[in-house]
Amino acid sequence: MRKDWISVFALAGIVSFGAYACGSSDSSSTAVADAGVDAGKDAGSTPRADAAVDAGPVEGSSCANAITADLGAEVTGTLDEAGKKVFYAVTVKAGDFLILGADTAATADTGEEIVDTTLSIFNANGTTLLASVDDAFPRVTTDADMYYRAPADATLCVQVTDFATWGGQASGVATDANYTFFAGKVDPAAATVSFDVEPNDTIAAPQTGKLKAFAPGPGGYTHVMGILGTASDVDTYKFTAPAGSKSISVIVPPIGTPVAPATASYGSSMARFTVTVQKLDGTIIAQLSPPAGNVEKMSEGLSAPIEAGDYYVTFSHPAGTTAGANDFYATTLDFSTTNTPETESLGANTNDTLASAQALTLTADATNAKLKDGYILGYLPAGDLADSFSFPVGVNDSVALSCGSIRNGSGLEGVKVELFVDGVSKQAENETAIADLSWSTSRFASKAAVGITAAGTAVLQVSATGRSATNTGTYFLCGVHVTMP
Ligand SMILES: [Ca+2]
Ligand SMILES: [Ca+2]
Ligand SMILES: [Ca+2]
Ligand SMILES: [Ca+2]
Repeated sequence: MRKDWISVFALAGIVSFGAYACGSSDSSSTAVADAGVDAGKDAGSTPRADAAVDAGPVEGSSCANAITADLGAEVTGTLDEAGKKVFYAVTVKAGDFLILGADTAATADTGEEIVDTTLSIFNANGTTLLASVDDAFPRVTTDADMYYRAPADATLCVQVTDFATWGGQASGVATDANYTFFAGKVDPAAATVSFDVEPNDTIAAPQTGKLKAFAPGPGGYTHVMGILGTASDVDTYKFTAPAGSKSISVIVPPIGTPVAPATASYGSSMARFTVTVQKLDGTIIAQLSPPAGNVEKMSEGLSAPIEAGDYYVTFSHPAGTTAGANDFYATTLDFSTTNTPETESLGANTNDTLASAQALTLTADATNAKLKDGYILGYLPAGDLADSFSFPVGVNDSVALSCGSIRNGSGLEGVKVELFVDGVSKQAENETAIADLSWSTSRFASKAAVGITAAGTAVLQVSATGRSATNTGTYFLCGVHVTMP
């Protein structure tokens, strides 16, 4: 719910094709084969042993007899037995930037009838786990998709299994247990990829990022990836906001969460990156860093309102961290739409009190007749005491909401969200750097939704106690969701 304003898209069309033949003289890790090569030509090019006459274990049942998967080729498989794991051998060169997937027929609307795949990358003999995911990031469906950068020439053993088995639980067999395994090298030349090319260390001399237009627009997106090769390396990409776009968003995946079973991590030696959005004059408009001492509770992404113009996005090591051996990053950035801005103009202070609250427009939800939604973009620059938004509520209504400011990269400090009904405070919460502020019936909620006991006028009020000295962003984003009985 927190990412109501972020568009989602598939990780498609960003890989190059071409396998490393055994014993081949192709030692170039940067050579990119013709992206037009049909992946299907590679699939099945290696004759498989006839299982019916092979007295040994089933091919793919362990790393020792893993199924060879050429880079760029799709291999179909099935998890047709409870607890089944299938292993693939993928040969890579040092520095290869990979995308791996275990894709199914799942869509956003399908459930347990289609197998929920996971991926785990091990060393060749399966003794060391290097990276693992259960879904893509952000999650689109139950399909597993991930990035990985190979630090050395190797044959990787990649395991595909279902979510329950991945988590050490008893599993069943899905009605549709089929999947397609895929491992390919990211193509730096792809229209959807902005790949780190040094030097790109300053706003004065940035790398120009590519943007693939959304259809329909406005806006566009790119998959950004690279490596912070030294402690001081920073990578700065320049983007011109596409016509009509009103926001910039940068996902922060769990690139370097400590690797462990049933834990999502791409296996980078950098736990997370710091991302900073600036104007040409160096003004920071948004910045997101891992919370001190709580890296794994970092927000899942930055989202900031923008105007037309150029923006410089810099990826860097978080302050105080040292360089690791394989500090790669991989993420998705987009320019898109955002919530409706408050009507209060800068310095006018027209919505600071409950009595002067701006009327919030609630719109019937497209899929739930009992649900009405309203979305807000507000600003709390110095001197703005609070922003207040009113809407009618009925008896037995339930008011859910989610707000993000600090967690979205804004420079506001001490952000407080409070809901009043007819002037009486019903619930309040301060946003922290380590948890999303979300009031709902979900088990992930920070507080429960507010039940309404009598019809009246509700007011959502947002305030802040301070502003960063370096990050000039003063924005916050909220979604309000009123469910009628
Ligand atoms: Ca770099
Ligand atoms: Ca750089
Ligand atoms: Ca305001
Ligand atoms: Ca105000």
